Amino acid sequence: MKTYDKSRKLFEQAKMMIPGGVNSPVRACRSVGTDPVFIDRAIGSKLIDADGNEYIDYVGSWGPMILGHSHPAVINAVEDVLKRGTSFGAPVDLEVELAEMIVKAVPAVEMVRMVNSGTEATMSAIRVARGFTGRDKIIKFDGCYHGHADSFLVAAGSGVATLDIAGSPGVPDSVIQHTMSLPYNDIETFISVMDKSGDEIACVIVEPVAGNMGLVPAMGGFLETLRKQTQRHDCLLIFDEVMSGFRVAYGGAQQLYDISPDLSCFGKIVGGGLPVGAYGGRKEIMAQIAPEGPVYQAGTLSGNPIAMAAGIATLKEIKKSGFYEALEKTASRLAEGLKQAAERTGTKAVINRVGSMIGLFLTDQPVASFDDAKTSDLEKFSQYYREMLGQGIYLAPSQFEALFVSAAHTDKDIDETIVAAEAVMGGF
Ligand code: HOZ
Repeated sequence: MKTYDKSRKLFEQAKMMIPGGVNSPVRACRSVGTDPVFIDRAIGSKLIDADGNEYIDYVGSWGPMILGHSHPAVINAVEDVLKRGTSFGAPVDLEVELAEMIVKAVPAVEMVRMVNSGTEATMSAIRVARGFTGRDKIIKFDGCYHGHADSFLVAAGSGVATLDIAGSPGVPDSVIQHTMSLPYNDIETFISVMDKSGDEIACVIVEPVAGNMGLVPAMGGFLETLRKQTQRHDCLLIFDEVMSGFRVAYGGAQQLYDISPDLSCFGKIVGGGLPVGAYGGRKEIMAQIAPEGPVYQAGTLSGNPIAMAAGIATLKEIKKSGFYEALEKTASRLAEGLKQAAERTGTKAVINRVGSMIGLFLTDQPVASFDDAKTSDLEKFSQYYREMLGQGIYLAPSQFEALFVSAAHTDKDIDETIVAAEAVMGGF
């Protein structure tokens, strides 16, 4: 029987000083009716909490830890670079090396600018799109989450969906009047909106693999339609690959689906677990950014050597031959096992998967949109979350987040997870 005394005490202390006791809302575990565990350390596929409880981790710091935790190559790279200092606020060789790796990995990215988070990357990308096109309006899709910049907090996924926040106070109407949110995977609606307003749109931004409403793959020509229509109306297509970049393939979802966006946003894996974001695209567009052009964007810690070193070390590891094939095998084993566990226990569940990103929805209908995801039984998910945690399986505490498999997950981890899931589902 696990005890959580130290985590409880830390959470009580945290709540007195930090809003909700957490520095990012979903972590508070409110939608799953429990308190968070505080993590003490992590190695490989495992997390160890403040009370010494061990978990098989499928959050992976919400995506970055594709190699698993404390990977020696990343730890060594960070230790080495620390000897040089922590931040210079000046150019450093490592940012050139990482930029080169990104440009080589993603052909649509001819130039790239490093920032400090995915939010910064997407926020900056739409600014560039607006500057480049001279238009204000943007299109996003329901259930996609592009960080917490004002323009994106319309029908957003992730924590906004988890906490069921319709729109955030503090976001001026004058900002979101320029944002249109349309149903994901709904080609007809998109075309009719573009027919009417396409020439006023600066950009269409999309998660090509939606990972913030659970996991919802783009389907049947949806991304191709976005590409065609944006070209027809001279507006930019932005792929938010903060989650899918270097995750579903080394070249991201754009490699997997063979579609070239005008701008791409990255984060998570490119920082190897340190705070990083990046946005890039065609030279003529990126040349709009200061000091090359007039669109302003800056950052004291942007390109800092520690994050660059962790990112470089991670990319070198995942580029090795056979890496994605092995990851695919582990992830498909897990997805198949969860599907069978649901079938054996008569549980209504839908498992979506793209590479090592998985979504388990407690519903009986296919999930291709935010509305579909919302048909899930949230009460049951909350029970599932708590009981899986009790069995030592650490999942994202929300139906509207994805599950990430890492290269450190072993067959034993996967087997234990399936056994735990079957036991929990059997009790529904
Ligand atoms: N909202 C992010 C995941 N989709 C990050 C959540 C967190 O770090 O707590």
